[in-house]
Amino acid sequence: MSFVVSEHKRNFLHELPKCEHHVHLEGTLSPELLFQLSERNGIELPESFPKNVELCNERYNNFADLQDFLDHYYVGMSVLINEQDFEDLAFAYFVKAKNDGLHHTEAFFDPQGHVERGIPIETVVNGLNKACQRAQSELNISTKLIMCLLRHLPSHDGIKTIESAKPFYDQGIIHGLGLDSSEKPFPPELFIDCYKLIKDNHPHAGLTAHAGEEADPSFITNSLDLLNVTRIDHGVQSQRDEELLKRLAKEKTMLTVCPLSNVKLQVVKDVKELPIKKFLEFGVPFSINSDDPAYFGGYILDNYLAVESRFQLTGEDWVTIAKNGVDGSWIDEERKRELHDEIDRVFNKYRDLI
Ligand code: ES4
Ligand code: ZN
Repeated sequence: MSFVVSEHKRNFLHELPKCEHHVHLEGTLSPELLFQLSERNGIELPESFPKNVELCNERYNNFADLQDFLDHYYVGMSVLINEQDFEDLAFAYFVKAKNDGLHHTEAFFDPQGHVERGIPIETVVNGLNKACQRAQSELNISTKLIMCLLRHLPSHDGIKTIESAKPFYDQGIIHGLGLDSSEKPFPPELFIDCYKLIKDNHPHAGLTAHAGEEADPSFITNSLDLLNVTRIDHGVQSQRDEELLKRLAKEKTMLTVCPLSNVKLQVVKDVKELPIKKFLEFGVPFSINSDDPAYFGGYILDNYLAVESRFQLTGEDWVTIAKNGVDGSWIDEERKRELHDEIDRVFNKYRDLI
């Protein structure tokens, strides 16, 4: 198997209009910005935390599993204090992703990870929203914010969080609800009330949940049946259940796959083990995403290239992937058409070269 991507294919994948649906804004905190903010805000990191950028990067190459990563990630985000910090964090991601050919992003954030440290949700959301406004005006990137509930916290804390976020949903500043953090001990059924509350109060909110990253396919089925989500974050364990794959294809439920994350958190040993071809064969829509790019060794284009290097997909396959990402986005028909047209334009430019 050759892992080399030709220059034309690389340029094609770079220019191909990309949508990202699975990126945790706190997971875009680079070691450089982390140390800068810890100094700016006078935050002392614990003794066990890597002391410099190089040691961070070494630590990031050795996560044992999801929990080992999360233990580090929640400490990392403790340097985020002021509205400006949240704006700087998100805008730095938008700039990097723009350079990768990103056109649209639906990005997660974890308010409970900040509120429990005494940072008001208003500080978090206003800072992130400022970055989103600038992404549109300065970079021509469309954005949506998705608030995630931490599944290791009790459901009543999730309810409180949803209530405190009401003005932001009402104003269209937060668009969706997700569910993240440690998966296996905290199945989707624990959060039925939270998803019902959102649906009752904000019927137009988009619903998604992490499921089938480490846990078995029943977490995916139960997220669909009990939480009424319309897409699934990760979802790679669906490959173990053919009936579920058929259902995902039939119902056009998009999986937000994160190849480099799955390698770094030891879900798979190599990207080549991911069921990319199986998803394409079954017609399961999926997008390709970076998850926590500052921690997992790559932004969105690196994830596209990792997939191409292992699977040598055709230009037509890539058009399918890119268009499925557009169709699975929570955007209006006009924006979808615009992105489809741009995908066709880039494919036509490269079709005889790739
Ligand atoms: C996460 Cl990779 C992953 N899985 C679950 N929760 C998360 N939060 C941030 N990254
Ligand atoms: Zn994630």
